Amino acid sequence: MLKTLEKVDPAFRADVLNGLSEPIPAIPARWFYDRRGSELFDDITRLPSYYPTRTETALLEAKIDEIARLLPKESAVVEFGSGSSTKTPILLRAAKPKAYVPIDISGDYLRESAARVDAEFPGIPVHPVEADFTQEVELPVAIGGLPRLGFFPGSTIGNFVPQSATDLLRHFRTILCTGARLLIGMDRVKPIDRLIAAYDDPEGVTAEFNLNLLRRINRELGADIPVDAFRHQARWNDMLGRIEMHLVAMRDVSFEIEDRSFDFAKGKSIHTENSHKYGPRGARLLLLAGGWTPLAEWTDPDQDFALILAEA
Ligand code: AVI
Repeated sequence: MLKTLEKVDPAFRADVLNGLSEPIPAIPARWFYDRRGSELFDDITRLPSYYPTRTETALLEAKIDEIARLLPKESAVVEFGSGSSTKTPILLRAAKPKAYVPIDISGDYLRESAARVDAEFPGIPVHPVEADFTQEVELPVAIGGLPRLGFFPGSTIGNFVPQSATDLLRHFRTILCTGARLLIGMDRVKPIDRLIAAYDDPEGVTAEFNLNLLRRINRELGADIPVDAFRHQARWNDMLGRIEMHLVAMRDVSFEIEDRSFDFAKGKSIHTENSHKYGPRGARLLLLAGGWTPLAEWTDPDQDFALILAEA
């Protein structure tokens, strides 16, 4: 059963068909975020074992006055992947920018978060941009020559392998221009049991988030993957300094996507996400490789998470 063609995203189709045909099957993590996936991710951010969101928010709240002293005055704040961020108001209250530009690929989320900011900060013009920030983005002409402050919280940079993370940081530099500043959140390396618990919660929300990708493939590409034959797994890859999420076949399974057949022997997995964790030096080196000079860094008392301010 094939879904009506106009509703199939060709990039999703290509990533799934090509990714599942690789010797080590993998699908890019960006496809997690359909409506249900975005809701599940919001649920993840509130889980007791998922420390990054609450740690970063508390850190931002605790250090915001210090951070604000180092931010450009009368700037335009450009947020990459605004989602349903609760961190934005903390920054806007302190930075008092002349404009706020949230960039997000999901139009629904973008409109909701832009409306919330608009209501809470009537003095700050909001210029939402619906775009994939990894691709070419044109900033609104309305922000003109205002100094720019990029905001990239959430440790989303960790979802890119170092080479792509470097490219992305260079891309941000091009979008924001020389002299801009970037406030970025990065998750720190920590004991493995805490990392695994954050990505394999006892409530099963992350498992559902991961398995939702298979449900999305079935729904959008008319596939017949037996979702209950796969199990969520979070692994720490020590050599590469990252948590990996996989969907492991619990028995031999075969399924079809369009006219292609796929066979998964018991134990074979689909690699669905990387979440890189950085030590202080690794984080600074990544920024430098991406064309940003670190200026200051803040961490929580347990050093679980870092916010870094850098200059282009
Ligand atoms: C969006 N990103 C920073 C999350 C992370 O921690 O890597 C995505 C996530 N995956 C599982 N839990 C959260």
